Amino acid sequence: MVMDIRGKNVLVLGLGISGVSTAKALYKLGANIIISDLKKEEELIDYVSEIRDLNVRFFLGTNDVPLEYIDLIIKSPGIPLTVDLIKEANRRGIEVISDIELAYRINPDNNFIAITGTNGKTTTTALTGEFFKNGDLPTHVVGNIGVGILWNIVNSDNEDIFVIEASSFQLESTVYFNPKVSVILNITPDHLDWHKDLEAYIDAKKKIFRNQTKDEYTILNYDDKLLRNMEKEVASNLIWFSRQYELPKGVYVKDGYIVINDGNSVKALIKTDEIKLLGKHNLENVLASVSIAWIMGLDMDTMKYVLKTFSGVEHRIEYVDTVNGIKFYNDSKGTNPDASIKAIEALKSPIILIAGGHDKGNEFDEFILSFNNKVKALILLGETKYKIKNTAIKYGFNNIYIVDNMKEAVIKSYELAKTGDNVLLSPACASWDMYRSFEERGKDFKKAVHSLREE
Ligand code: UMA
Repeated sequence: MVMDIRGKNVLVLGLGISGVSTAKALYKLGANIIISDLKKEEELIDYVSEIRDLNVRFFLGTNDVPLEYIDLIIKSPGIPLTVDLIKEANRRGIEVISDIELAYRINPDNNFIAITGTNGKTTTTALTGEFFKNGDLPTHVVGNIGVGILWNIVNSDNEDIFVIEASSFQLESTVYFNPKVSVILNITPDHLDWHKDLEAYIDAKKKIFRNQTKDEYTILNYDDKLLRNMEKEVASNLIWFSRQYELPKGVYVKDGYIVINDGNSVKALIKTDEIKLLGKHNLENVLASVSIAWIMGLDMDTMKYVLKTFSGVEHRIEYVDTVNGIKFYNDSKGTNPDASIKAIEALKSPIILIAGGHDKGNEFDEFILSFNNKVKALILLGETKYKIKNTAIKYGFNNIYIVDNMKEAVIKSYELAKTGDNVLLSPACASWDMYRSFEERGKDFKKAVHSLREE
């Protein structure tokens, strides 16, 4: 069943990356488009200019849209289901779905590979995309990674591969979404200011495999206890990967090699120390990507080549520069404590850590405990600066500096660091208190690092 949307009145709620992609796709599909965003036109100028010619009815500066004539609402991921307009739509029986759900309805016979998890999604999505692109397969890398899916969908062939980074926000508003391959990398508490509780967050993630049957595949991390216990809930072909255990079938590490075990024979793919991505968390991401590529029938030489050359994505433990023997790393994508713990673990030498940001309701105990004598000083900014400071002091860590902005943070870190040290921006928090996105925060950090040289 392919959904026919021609002539329908569709409300695009939120005009950001996904709103623009959705509106352009709806226009091509012949729908009548209504767009609403709380922000005013002046604040949305870049987005509005992309869709000005599409014959759109705009409601900007408000989400107060008359719903009498609306057939369907496509909600941007960042809009909570609890806003008044959505509650009213629910009362009226108007469907509210996310862009990945509409993408599925437009193209149900898809080659969708959907990847979720608390951390590692972006790296795994990017790496998987590199695998297929290097295998000369038509590939689209979309979703939470920063590319709205729908515009790519309406400009693709049925055989194209879609590697989708799926966030809990996007998955929450799916109904029939059924990817060919679903992946959950790990689950730790996150976005607890959004989802009612941890259970609701986990339930949103599980929607990635809820509609799958024996025609599809689910890939899970065997090393994550929460995921290991999900076995009974998976109705598709379940494939495990593991960094720690040898498995009767699946992808795992043995004697320093990544191996693929199809249940009959075991094939060695690559020595783990030949892989360019750093850190044991990245090894898990690699195992997940290899599992996907294996299921999709990609040859091992292509996988090996990509693993030897792919060095990661921007804002994810990204090396920026070395100034006077001090190395600077941008991990602005470290938007929760667990992600930042992984960044701290991945770096070898002493760390001056810059952290703090928007308060999502997370606790920072584990984060502070992960310092393990490796973090020498902590520079804090943003909404959570005192919350993190108090937690650090509770555990006897007192070398703390509070600053007002990124430039000050970088200058302070440079004053404190000695040759051979690392300065790491890994906030353990979202960016939304001071920036529009983690990308903007990471770029601000890099700018401040580069200006150290000039000064
Ligand atoms: N808005 C309203 N009413 C409201 C609330 C918001 O109209 O009540 C409007 C805002 O004014 C804004 C628009 O909705 O203009 C934005 O929607 P959005 O926040 O969903 O932004 P997009 O630009 O569409 O980006 C979204 C994802 N953002 C979020 O989930 C918050 C992007 O993920 C994603 O790359 C993009 O769609 C394409 O799929 C970013 C993210 O931070 C990277 N994700 C979270 C994370 O990784 O932790 C989940």
